[in-house]
Amino acid sequence: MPTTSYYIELEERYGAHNYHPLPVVISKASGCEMWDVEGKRYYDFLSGYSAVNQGHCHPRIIQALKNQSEQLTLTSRAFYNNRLGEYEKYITELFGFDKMLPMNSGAEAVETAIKLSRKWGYEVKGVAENKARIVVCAHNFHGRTSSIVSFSTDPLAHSHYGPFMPGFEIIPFNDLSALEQQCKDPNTVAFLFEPIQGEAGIIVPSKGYLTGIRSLCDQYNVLMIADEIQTGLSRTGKLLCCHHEHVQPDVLILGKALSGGTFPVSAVLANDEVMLTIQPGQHGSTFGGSPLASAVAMESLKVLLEEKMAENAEVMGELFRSGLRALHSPFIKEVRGMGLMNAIEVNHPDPQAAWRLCEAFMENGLLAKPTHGDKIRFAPPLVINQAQIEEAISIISKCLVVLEPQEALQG
Ligand code: IF1
Repeated sequence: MPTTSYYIELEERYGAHNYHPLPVVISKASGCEMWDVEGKRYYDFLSGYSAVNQGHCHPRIIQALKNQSEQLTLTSRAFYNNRLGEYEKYITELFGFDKMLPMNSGAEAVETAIKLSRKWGYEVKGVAENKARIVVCAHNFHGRTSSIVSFSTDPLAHSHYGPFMPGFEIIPFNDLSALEQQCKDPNTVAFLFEPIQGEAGIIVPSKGYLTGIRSLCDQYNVLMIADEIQTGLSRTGKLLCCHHEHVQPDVLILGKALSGGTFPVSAVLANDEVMLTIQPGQHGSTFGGSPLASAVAMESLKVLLEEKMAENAEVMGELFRSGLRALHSPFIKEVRGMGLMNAIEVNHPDPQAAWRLCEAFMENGLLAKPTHGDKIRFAPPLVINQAQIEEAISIISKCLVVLEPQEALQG
């Protein structure tokens, strides 16, 4: 049986080096658990970056995938199919919008939202051609396309990828007065934001921030575009993160867990005033809205609701954060998050401390990964139970010892 190093060496030799994975080779997963090629079991505390909210290989989602894949996988949008319309009806009624535009990756859905808001700006708000401005936040993450990295503030994400797409203004996250300043410009068509900044290290805004965005966008006729690709679909303890403040954005972007982690399915939802600015031939994609994607997405949404995963995320997340805080570890500067979208900020002089901690987690059967150096994101599938949370906390507690000064360990 090939070993871990065999698979790692294959990727080293034949694969692009655009990631630096932990040295573990996963071959099987179910629920919150993954197994490597040596048969070792791990708790998954990354969930495919929140694409596996429903748990790995959820039986109902896999069954929907199997059934549809034996019937019809793709017609292209040149023809109708018997799955897309029912899916569009289901998802628009679930989230309260007139229409949905189906795409594939999250970045494609973000690009779609950018195009929609510009078109709406020119054809409805009356902004002069090519003058549309979209406001975004510092430390944002909305994907990896050339346009999207044009407004990234992370040099790792944008350096040497110029020339950049113009028309974006960057303001601090969680700053309503900065947003108001931008909204006063009549050329501002939209504010694109993450309700909680994921990649930046699970940055939770002040209470009332979402409500404040909603009222400023109403006041200045600016589209509120919520990128809920990571925060959505029950991850933060509500079906949408915007629901914590009972706020309805003008444009909602979904992805990741929309397919339960099977393959890329994303969606943009909006009302007719925005959505119908795109007419036939003005946007599309080969696989967007395929019968396969429609069948899998509908089942993925139903599983979230029928298995009450948001409610579980709320309760298990609270248990997880309070359990970590109760460790009173000098190496944990802060524990933060909502629902099962959490992170710790590591308190240690060694810049490699978070990585070393994640290696120790891996040795002890828990997989998590640092983000931006000193933060570790903890995002298990939303099916996790109390016993598994408690075991994870004891693993984390046990591993913190690797951050003790070396002499203390020898002493
Ligand atoms: C990578 C981050 C997480 C996203 C939000 C759009 C997208 C993402 C809020 C684009 C994707 C993924 C991409 C993946 C790592 C992961 C990630 F670290 F990059 F930022 F989760 F935090 N909006 N996030 O989080 O969706 O096109 O990937 O389907 O690129 O390394 P995508």
